[in-house]
Amino acid sequence: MLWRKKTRDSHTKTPSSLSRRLFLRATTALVGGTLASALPNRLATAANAENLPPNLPSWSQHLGFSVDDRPYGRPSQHEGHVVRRSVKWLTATRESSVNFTPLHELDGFVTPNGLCFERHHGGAPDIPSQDHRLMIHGLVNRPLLFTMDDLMRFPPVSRFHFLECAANGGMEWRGSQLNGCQYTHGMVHCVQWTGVSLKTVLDEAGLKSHAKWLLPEGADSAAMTRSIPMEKALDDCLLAYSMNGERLRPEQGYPLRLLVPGWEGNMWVKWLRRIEVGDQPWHHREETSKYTDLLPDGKARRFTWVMEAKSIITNPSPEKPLSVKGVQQLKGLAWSGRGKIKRVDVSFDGGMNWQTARLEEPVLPKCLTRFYVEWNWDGKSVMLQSRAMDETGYVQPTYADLHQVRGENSIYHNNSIQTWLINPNGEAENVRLG
Ligand SMILES: Nc1nc2c(c(=O)[nH]1)N[C@H]1C(S)=C(S)[C@@H](COP(=O)(O)O)O[C@H]1N2
Ligand SMILES: [Mo]
Repeated sequence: MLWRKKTRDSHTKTPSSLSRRLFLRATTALVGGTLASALPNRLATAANAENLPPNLPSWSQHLGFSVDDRPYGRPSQHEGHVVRRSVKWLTATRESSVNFTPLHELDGFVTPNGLCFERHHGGAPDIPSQDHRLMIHGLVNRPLLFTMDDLMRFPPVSRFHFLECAANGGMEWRGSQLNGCQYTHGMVHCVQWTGVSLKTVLDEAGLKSHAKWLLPEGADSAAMTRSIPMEKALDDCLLAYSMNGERLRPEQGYPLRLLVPGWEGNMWVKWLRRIEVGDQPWHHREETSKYTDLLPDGKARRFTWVMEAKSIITNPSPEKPLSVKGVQQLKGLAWSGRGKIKRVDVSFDGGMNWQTARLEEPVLPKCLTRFYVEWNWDGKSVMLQSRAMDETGYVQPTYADLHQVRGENSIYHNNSIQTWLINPNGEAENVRLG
C-alpha cells in the first residue's frame, strides 16, 4: 500500500491542470514522435476520461478484492475475449470435435493451461486420479499395473514441448478458408510437461527381445490407440501427469497422458490406461483414429509422424489489425518436430524479399520459438509471410512446393507458408499467393 499512497500524495500536491501538462510533455519526450502521435486516440479509447492521469481513477478510491476471493486465480474480467474457440460447422458432433488456441493473444511461447486447444474423439472423461491405473503388458518380462502414486515415485522429468494436431491448417489446402490465425494455426499448444520417461517405466517391466512396437490406449469412450515404434518410445517419450506446474487439465488427459515429442498430436494418447508391447503395428485397431495423407496418385502416406518446421505471424493477423502507422512489433511463433528452430525469415512483399527475424531465447528443441521483427508501417498494403528453418536445414515450403509433392486433396501435415494481406486501413486478410 505504501507506494500507492505516495502516488496519491504526489497527485494532490500538484494542481491538476499543471500536472496534466507536465504529463503530456513527459510522454512526448519519452517515446518520441511516432508513438506519441496516438495520444488523442488514447483519450478517445478510454471509457471514462476522468480515470486518466493525472486524475485519481475510480479503482484507486476503494479497496480491491481480498486475497481469498479467488482461491484459484483467473484472468482479469477485461480479458474475457481470450478464449479457445471452435468452428461449429467443422465437425458433426461436439464430443468428437476440436477447438483452437488463441495464438494472437499470447506472448512468449508457453500456452496457459486454460487456453490449450482441445481435440477429443469421444469427449473428455472425468477420471478420479486414485482410481486410475496404467497397465503395461504384452512382450514384457513382468506385466505391471501402476497407480498414479507409483508413477510419481520415478525420477520426474520436466520439458517444454509443442503439441500440434496433424490436421492443423487442414481446411486451407485448396485455398484460404478461415479468416483468423486462431483457426488457421490454433491446433497447437506448448507447455512445460512433467512426468516420467517412458523408457524408465518400460525398463521396469523389462522388454522382450522382439518387442518392437507399443500400442498405448486411452480410457476415454473412443478408447483411442496408436502404434508407436519402439525406437521413438525409448528416445524421448514421456508419461506426463503435469502441465505448467499443476496436474494435467481433464481436457488434456488427466491424470496421465503420453507425450511423443515432435510427432503428430494424434499419437499423444490422453487418459492413458494401457500400453501393450508387440512386435508389429496394430493397424486394425487404429482405423477410426489414424491419420493418413492421400496422394495425387491415389496412394496414401501411412507413416507421417513428424511435424515438419512451420511458422505463423500472430501479430498482425486477421484478429489483430494494425491501428496506427509507424513503428510496429511483428510477433510470431515457429516450431519443428525435428529439433530446434535455427532461423525465421519474414517477408513484407509476399515472398520476394526476406529479412531475418529476432529469435527469443530460450530456443528449445520440439518447442515453440517466439520471433519478432520491428518495422515501420507507412500505411500501404503489405503482404506478410514468415518462413521457418530448423537445425536440420529443412525450410518451410510454399503452397506451390507442397502441392507439387502432395497434390491438393490432402488434409494433414499442412506446414506451408501463410500470407496475411494488410490493407491500407490496417486489416489483415488470409490470402493465397500463386
Ligand atoms: N485418448 C485420447 N487421446 C487423444 C485424443 C482422443 O480423442 N482420445 N485425440 C488426439 C488428437 S487427434 C490430438 S491432436 C491430441 C490433442 O491434444 P489436446 O486435446 O491436449 O490438444 O490428443 C490426441 N490424444
Ligand atoms: Mo489430432
